[in-house]
Amino acid sequence: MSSERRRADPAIETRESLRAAALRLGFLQVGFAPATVPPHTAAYLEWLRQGRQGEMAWMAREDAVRRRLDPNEALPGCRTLVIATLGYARVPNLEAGDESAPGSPARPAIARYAAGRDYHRVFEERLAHLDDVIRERFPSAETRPYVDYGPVMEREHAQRAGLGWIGKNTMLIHPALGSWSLIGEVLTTAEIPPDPPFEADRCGTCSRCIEACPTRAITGPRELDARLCISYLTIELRGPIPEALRPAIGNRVFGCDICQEVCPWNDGVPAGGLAGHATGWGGPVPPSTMVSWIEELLDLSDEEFRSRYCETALARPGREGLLRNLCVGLGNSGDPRALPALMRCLDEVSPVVREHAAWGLARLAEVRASGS
Ligand code: B12
Ligand code: SF4
Ligand code: SF4
Repeated sequence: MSSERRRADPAIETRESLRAAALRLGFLQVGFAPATVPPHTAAYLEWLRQGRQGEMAWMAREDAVRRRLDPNEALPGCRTLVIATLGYARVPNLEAGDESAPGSPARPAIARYAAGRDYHRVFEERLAHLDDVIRERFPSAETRPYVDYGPVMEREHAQRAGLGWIGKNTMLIHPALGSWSLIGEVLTTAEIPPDPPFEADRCGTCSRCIEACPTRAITGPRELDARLCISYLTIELRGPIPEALRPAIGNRVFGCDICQEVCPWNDGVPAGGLAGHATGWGGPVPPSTMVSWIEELLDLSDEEFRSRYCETALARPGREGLLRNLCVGLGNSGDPRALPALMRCLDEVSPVVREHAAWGLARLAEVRASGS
């Protein structure tokens, strides 16, 4: 079909005007995928069969799986997924000064996406506007916005909407924008012509992410065992972190970005995403050393923790989970200034925190003795 005829197609014109309006809402990318069952559902089922979701039991619930595999189960009559991405920034107070500089064992390494307000809230607000924009053009259509926790295989649909390929680290990657993006979507009964999928695999012979993963969680290209992933261990897992994995966590006390940091497709992508597209600031910024952060948390009640961190992604593991993670990080740091705080953790009510504090103290001594 010639480009003139494509431009004259009213359905395409509506789609392009919808995309332009959606981009004006501040999304980094917007694409359209068909609401058919995606081709890699077998990989997803196999992943669940192997128990790779660990304690994320909600992923394996029969109704959740059904809705996840087929968008028509999530929204009856669904025809289109409007997929949108947002870029995100770095954690600013953790970039400056000696001990807070990246690489310092005293610094808590926090996943970049967790900076500022919880991205779910940012997405929910913007997706509500996107929802309005869709219903203005398709008044009789039904719509359902989701982000992250919804029953949608977001990366797979994003690839089908042309927004990038799935890298060997399992991330959605765009050749110009890299992988520092988050995905949200509106499911709709409106019939909108889909974008062409992003067919190319730009990973080629590279395998940097697989080699760099400290816990060997990427078991093969596009295969990730969540039970080994630091992101799961520090954010999703409740209870104790398996002891054998604790040394490899280093100072990563909330999430992990290593398999993205080493990816050549993220080289040269501006630190704060693209200007004007970062999810923005507004939430509290955690203290810039692990010692000051754990001391802050020890002085907060659960109630005070919730009111300080409730607007941020850092609230997810709760005060107990963050204390647990910081005990691991401080043990791995070998920093003797961690001693008083780790000793205080031995008096915490939570047995998980107490056990991790004892491990942290033993690890601290071990790291200092080995000089590593
Ligand atoms: C559970 C989950 C996790 C788990 C498991 C991660 C995993 N890789 O499976 C844990 C807690 C470990 C995790 C970690 C992280 N997560 Co997470 N996570 C999710 C969640 C809720 C479900 C993912 C899922 O279903 N996993 C099961 C596997 C089997 O499915 P999948 O990853 O979608 O993989 C599919 C494709 O790879 C495809 N596929 C397989 N082979 C092939 C081959 C080809 C050629 C193609 C095209 C496709 C394809 O089929 C698979 C099955 O459908 C999604 C949100 C959502 N609703 O989808 C966010 C999501 C994937 N996470 C996200 C992020 C940001 C992260 C972290 C970076 C956070 C951090 N900094 O700590 C890390 C990254 C770790 C990593 N390398 O994946 C983003 C990813 C954005 C992006 N640009 O890709 C998402 C989309 C959330 C969001 N709304 O933005 N996460
Ligand atoms: S997020 Fe970290 S632990 Fe998880 S797969 Fe990537 S490098 Fe490995
Ligand atoms: S590091 Fe290499 S193999 Fe891994 S996702 Fe990036 S390009 Fe692909």
